[in-house]
Amino acid sequence: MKGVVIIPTYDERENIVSRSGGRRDPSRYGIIDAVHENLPQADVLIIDDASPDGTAEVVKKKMRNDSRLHLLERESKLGLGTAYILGFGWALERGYDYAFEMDADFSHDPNDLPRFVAELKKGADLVIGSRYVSGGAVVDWPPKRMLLSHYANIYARFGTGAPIKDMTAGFKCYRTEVFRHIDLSGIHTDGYGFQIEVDFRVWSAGFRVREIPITFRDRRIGVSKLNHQIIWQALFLVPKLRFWR
Ligand SMILES: Nc1nc2c(ncn2[C@@H]2O[C@H](COP(=O)(O)OP(=O)(O)OP(=O)(O)O)[C@@H](O)[C@H]2O)c(=O)[nH]1
Ligand SMILES: [Mg+2]
Repeated sequence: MKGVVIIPTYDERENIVSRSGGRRDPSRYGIIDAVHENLPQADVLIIDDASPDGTAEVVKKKMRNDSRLHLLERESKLGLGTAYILGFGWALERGYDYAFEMDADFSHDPNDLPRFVAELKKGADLVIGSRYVSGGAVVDWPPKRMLLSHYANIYARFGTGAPIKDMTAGFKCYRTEVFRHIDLSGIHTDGYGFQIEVDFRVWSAGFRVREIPITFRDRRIGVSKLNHQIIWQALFLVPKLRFWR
C-alpha cells in the first residue's frame, strides 16, 4: 500500500525540518524526518500558505535530496479545510492508497503512524487518532482548552448522531477511495468544523470508521492559529448536519 502524509503549514519553520543536532536533541528534530523514520515508504505532502517565516523555503531545500517530499504552495492563508481538500484530490489523482491528516507542530506523535496503517489493513476506511477513547489522552493543554475540546466533542457526537468520540481530531488516516464517495467540493468549513463534517460524511456514506487511542500534546514551538470564528462555525454546523441527515 502506498501512502502520503499531508501536513498543512503556516509558520512552522522550526517544526518542519531538522536543524543541526536534531538527531540527539528532540526539540531540534523535524516532523518530516520523524514521519519517514516511522513510515519509510510513505510520501509527505506539505501544503504551505505563503508562511511569512519561510516554511516553504526550508521544505524546498530539503526536497532537493528527498524524492518522497512534495510541496504545494498557495498564495495566502486560506485555512486548514481547503488545504486538506486540495491534498485529498492530489492524493487521489496520484493513486495513493491512503492519506493522513497530520499537524506540523508535534501535537501528533509520529510514532503512532504505523498503528493507523495497521487498522487500515484490517479493513477500516477511516482511522481517527482519538483522545477520548480508552487509552487516549491530552497532556499540557490549559484547562480552558481541555474543557472546550471536551464539550465540543459531546456536542458534536450527540448533535450529529455519529458514534465517534473524537470528532474534532485532526490526526487521521483515510483510504483514498473514500474521497470518491463524499462530495469534497461541498465542504466549506475550517478547523474543528472541517473535522466534524468530514467524519460525519464518511460515516453517513456507510464507511468503516475506527478510533484508536493517541496522546495529544500541546504544540512544541510556534503560535496557535485557533480563533473564535472557527469555534462559532463548528457550533452552527452541528444542527445543520443533523438536519441534513
Ligand atoms: N496551509 C495552512 N496550514 C494551516 C492553516 N492554519 C493552520 N495550519 C496548520 O494546520 C496545523 C494545525 O494548526 P494549529 O495552529 O496547530 O491548530 P491547533 O492544533 O488547533 O492549535 P495550536 O496547536 O494551539 O496552534 C498546523 O500544522 C498549522 O501550521 C492555514 O490557514 N493554512
Ligand atoms: Mg496544533
